[in-house]
Amino acid sequence: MTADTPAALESRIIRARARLEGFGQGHLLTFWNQLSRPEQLALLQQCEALPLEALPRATEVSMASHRTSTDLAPAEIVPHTPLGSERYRAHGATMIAAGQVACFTVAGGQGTRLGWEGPKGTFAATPVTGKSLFHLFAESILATRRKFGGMVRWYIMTSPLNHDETMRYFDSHDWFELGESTVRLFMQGTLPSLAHDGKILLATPGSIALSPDGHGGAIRALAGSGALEEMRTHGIETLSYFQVDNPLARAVDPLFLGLHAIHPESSAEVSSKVVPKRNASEKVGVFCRRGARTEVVEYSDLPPELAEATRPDGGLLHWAGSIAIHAFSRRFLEGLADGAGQLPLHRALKRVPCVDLSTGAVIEPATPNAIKLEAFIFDAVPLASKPLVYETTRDEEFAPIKNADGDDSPATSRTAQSERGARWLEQCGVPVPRRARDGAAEARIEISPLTALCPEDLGAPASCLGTILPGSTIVL
Ligand code: UD2
Repeated sequence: MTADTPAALESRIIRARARLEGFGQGHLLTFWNQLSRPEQLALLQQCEALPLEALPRATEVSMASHRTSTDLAPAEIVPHTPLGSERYRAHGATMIAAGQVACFTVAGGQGTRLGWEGPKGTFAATPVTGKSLFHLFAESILATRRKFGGMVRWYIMTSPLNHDETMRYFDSHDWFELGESTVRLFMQGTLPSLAHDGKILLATPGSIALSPDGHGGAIRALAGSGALEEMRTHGIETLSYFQVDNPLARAVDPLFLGLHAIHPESSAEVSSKVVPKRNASEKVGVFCRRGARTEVVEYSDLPPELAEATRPDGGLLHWAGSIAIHAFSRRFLEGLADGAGQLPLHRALKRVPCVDLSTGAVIEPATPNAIKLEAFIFDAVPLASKPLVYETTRDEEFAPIKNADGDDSPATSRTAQSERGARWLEQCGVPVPRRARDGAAEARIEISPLTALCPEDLGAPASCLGTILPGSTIVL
């Protein structure tokens, strides 16, 4: 990029100042005269890139969610093992073999709750060999290519906080044999943090307090990075979407893809998997109906009286917990990127270090002082004409790694992965020793996706196993 002439630069500054002032954000240039020229240029660029039109105006900034409402009914769900599943599975297999399916993983989050410094995808997740989440999904994609015969590309969304490190990780692992040209990493955008009066915060006198714009930023990032365009060139029609934090997620599930594509209740735009919530307070969004529309209400937006409401049989009324696995049609995402649907911005109260405008000093707040804004990808669900919601089983598909300890921790996830391996072996006729007390498997079992993507793939390797003794470790 060529440098601006002094006159051109001056007019950029005047335009930026006028725009900021028009939106009540002129304070961002408070320290302009104290900045070096490079610092001024960096701040100018940040200011120009701010999506001021999309931000809540000062008067609208409040923590009350516009979505909170009691006007919700349970969503319609396609039950597990729907009639004709073989036909759907076969159709999904055809889509994969034809190279029409790509994986899409969102991995831009910070992993704060887990306390892991690096990108979450680099976290050692598997129960015996400690493979990372990225390694595990790479094996799953490689195995899918081999089994179904089609190219399955992998798109991974990172954020400015972890992009370079994620890139280095894949590079240093030789792209896990997938081929570098078939894996594309692209960065999501950022949004500024706001004070309660709607003013954008400065992180330093010369920079704005920015944070990743949520996984809903994927739509802009997929379009802006050229990934959607690339998908079209490669004939990719459907994206298999999953979060980086769930090692039980099937990177590509032929049955789900088939349901998405040809089920009579699906417009083949967005489909989603749900499991029954563990309890009313589990931190997963729920699929609900609002009028004629199906939508996901995030756990933080669901009023407690609705989260706890029960049916006559005692089960939760809003039981359909989102496990953040979706199928998206590329065309549908292209339509959203072209402006057919703006995703709303959700607000979260956070502690954000920021500059005191009267002194220029950076304050480290002791309590939450700022509103962070994020878009959620599942807000695309109500924009589809007939979104399909499919119930699956938690034991087979959902054991996320969120917290350092307790529920949804590395320990609970490793146990769930090992238990799934034990069940698959038993389905192939291999007895697994189990504790009388609670039925837990007494062996640690890890099955690589390269060995089996489902129990049916396991026949031959399982038949070579001798007797599994209590306390043993099996890696297949
Ligand atoms: C998410 C869902 C929740 C439920 C649950 C299942 C949201 C807001 N909520 O809860 O309803 O489905 O997962 O496990 O998603 N990420 C980005 N960029 C960002 C923020 C997040 O890529 O700016 C990724 C992140 O790397 C992770 C995923 O999105 O893979 C989920 O993010 P989270 O941990 O903030 O969401 P969580 O667990 O509260």
